[in-house]
Amino acid sequence: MNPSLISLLRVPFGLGGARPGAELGPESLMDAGLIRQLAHLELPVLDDGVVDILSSDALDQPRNPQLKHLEAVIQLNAKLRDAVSDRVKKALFPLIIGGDHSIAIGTIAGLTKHYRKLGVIWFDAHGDLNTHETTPSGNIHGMSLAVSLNQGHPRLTGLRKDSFSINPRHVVIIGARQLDQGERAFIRQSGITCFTMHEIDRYGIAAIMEKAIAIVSAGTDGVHLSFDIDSVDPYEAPGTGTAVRGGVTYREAHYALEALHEANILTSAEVVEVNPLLDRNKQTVKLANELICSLLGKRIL
Ligand code: B3U
Ligand code: MN
Ligand code: MN
Repeated sequence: MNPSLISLLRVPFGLGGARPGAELGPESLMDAGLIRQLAHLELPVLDDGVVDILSSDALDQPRNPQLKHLEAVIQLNAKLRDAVSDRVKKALFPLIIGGDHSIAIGTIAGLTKHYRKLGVIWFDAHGDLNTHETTPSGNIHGMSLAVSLNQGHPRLTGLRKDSFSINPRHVVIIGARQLDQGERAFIRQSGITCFTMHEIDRYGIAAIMEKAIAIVSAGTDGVHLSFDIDSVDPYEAPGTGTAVRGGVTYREAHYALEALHEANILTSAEVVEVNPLLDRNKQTVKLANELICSLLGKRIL
């Protein structure tokens, strides 16, 4: 990571997700001492405020079962895009805490106002590569990587109209274990690299991170980490809306983020889908804070 000042943006938004509670993520991470832990690492962190919508219920008219809460998602992501763009302009390192994964649409739209060739590492049990035509749920958090690659409903891709496109060859998904039919086709056709749990089992997390780092840093001018906490096994991270068995272990997750810190390639990061309502003894909230510390340079020795 660059030694630049970190701008911490909190995004208490959950309407893109499957179940209520992700909107409580930022507050729960703060209550569990995120700022204190980062201060302990002697990192320059600017507690840079909250990005939120004005009102939620009035916004979803008319309802569209293929694009749930579309208006709220658009309003939130337009705001987040502009906030992230502003931080990049000021040479800050945006660190976004969500919120459900639909907020990656705004984060990445803001980043790609500046980065012409952004690389993306997408940690997730899922692909988030659905569109309104392929979605099994209508939940927009399952579409955010597709939208960031300019695929999907024009109201969503329209959020990216003044942003540079991302080359799918600069995108790596890690930890996938639940992909829908349309998402598999998307991966095959687009040139995205997808390291599923099968590849992590086969090669080990260290080799996978080495490959991922090489892919996102060759020919790019910035690298964003989008970390969905559901990439981690539900045994360690039960507090998330769509948990899937068979995820990365506690140590694999820490190692992956330590390796990213060491590689010194990231220009922004976000952590999403922590749902304190589904958590067990704040286990997932604490893990999220720990993982952020590993990403930002906390070392064992
Ligand atoms: N692929 C499914 C499930 C899902 C995606 N992202 C999450 N769940 N968190 C969908 O609804 O698109
Ligand atoms: Mn996700
Ligand atoms: Mn997920």
